[in-house]
Amino acid sequence: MNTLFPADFRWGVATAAYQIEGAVSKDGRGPSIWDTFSHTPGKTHNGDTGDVACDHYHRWADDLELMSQLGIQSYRFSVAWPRILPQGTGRVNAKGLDFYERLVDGLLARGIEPNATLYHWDLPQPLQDKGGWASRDTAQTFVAYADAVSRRLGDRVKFYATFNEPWCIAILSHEIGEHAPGFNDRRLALQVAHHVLLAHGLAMPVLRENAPKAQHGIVLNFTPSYALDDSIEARQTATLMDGTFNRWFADPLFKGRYPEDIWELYGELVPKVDDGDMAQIAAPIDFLGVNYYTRVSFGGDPGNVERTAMGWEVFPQGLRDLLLRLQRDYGVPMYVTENGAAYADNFVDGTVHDPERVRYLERHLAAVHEALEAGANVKGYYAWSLLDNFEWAKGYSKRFGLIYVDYPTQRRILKSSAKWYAELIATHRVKS
Ligand code: IFM
Repeated sequence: MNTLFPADFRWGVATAAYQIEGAVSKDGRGPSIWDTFSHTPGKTHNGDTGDVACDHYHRWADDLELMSQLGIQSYRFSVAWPRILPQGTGRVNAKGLDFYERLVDGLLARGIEPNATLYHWDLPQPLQDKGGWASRDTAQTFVAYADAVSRRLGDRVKFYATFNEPWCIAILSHEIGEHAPGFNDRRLALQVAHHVLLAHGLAMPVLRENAPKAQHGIVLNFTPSYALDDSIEARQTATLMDGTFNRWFADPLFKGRYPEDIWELYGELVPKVDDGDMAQIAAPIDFLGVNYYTRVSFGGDPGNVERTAMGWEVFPQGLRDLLLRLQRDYGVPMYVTENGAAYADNFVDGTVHDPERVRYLERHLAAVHEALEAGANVKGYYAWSLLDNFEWAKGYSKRFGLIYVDYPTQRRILKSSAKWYAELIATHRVKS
C-alpha cells in the first residue's frame, strides 16, 4: 500500500534543550533540577549527565545544516529556562535569549519553521529550592519567563507550546520519582499537575499578545489503555488507567474540569483548585501536540509482543485509535509532536543501519494516514528525535535519533532512517 499525505502536511523532527545542548555553565546559564538530579549518584544510568550531551549549543549551525540536507520543514526544540533566567525569575540573561534568536533566525534562513516548547523539564534549581511546581507561585513565575521568550522571538517562532508532557512533569517526577526532582508523593504530584496546567492557561494570553501570528498550544503524552478481554476487571482497570494517564490532563484543557471518576478515585489526594482556575486552564488553544510511543493493556493475552529497546510495546494501531478518539472527544487541530523508537544501533563500516526504526516509523505513519483518512485533523508529524541524545534517567544508553551521535568525537552519522525520512519528505509518501 502506498499512502500519500496532503501537500501541506508538515514534516519535522523534535529535540529538547537539556537532552542535546550541553554547555551547562556557558554564557550565564544557571543550574536546573536536571543538573542537580543527574549529578546525584544513582539517579541516572551510569551516572550520565547533560553536561556535554550533543554539544548542540556550539554545533547548532552544523545541526541545522543536517536538517536542511534532510529537507526537514519544521524543527521542534525547547528553550532552557535557566539560560533565560538563571535564578528562575528576576534578571533576564541576554546571552541566553541571543542563543535562541540565532537558532530561530538560522532556521528561518534555511526555510525551516521554528516550533518552540517553553518547558521541557529543566526547571531552574533556585525555583525548586522555593518549592518548585508544588508552589502555586511557580505558575506566575512561568508566565514571566514565557513573556521574556515570546517578547524577544515573537512571530518568528511559528508554534509555541507551553509544556511538554505534564504527566511526566507531575507523575513521573513527583510520584514515581524516576525523573527530577525525584519525589514519591501522589498528593504532591497531583498538586504539581494542577499548577502546570494553570501555568499553561495563564501563559496563553501573554503568548498571543507577544506572537499574534503564531499558533499556541501544549504537548501531552498519551498512553492509550486497552482491555484485552471482556472481564469487568480488565475493562475497569483500562478505564482508570486511561483516566489517570490521559483524561486527567486533557479534560481540564478542553472541558474545564477534571474527570469525575478519577477525582473520586483520588479521594482526599485531589489538588487544591482555586475559583477561576479551571476556566483559566481551558483557555482556547490552536493546536494539541500529541506524543505517542506505546500503549498499556490489561487482561487477556497480548500474544507475541514486539518491543523497542525501552521495553515499550510496538503498537501502531494505538496511534490511529488515539488520534480518532482525540478528534471525537476534543475536536482540536493536532500535530504528532513526538513518535519514534530506541534501538541498539551500531556504527559499522562508516554507516548505521537501523531497519527496525524505519519499520517502526513506517508503520506509525501508516497509522497516522489511516486516522487522517477517517477524519482526524492531523496537520503534521515530528520524529523523535533528530539526534541520539540524553535519555533522562536512562542516560546515553538509549538511542532515539535519526542521526547517530558518536559521543567521544561528537561526529554525526546519518542512520538509514534519516535517509528514509528524507525520501518520505520529498515524496510525501510512505510505503507500508
Ligand atoms: O526523550 C523523551 C522526551 O524527552 C519526551 N518524550 C519521550 C522521549 C522518549 O522517552
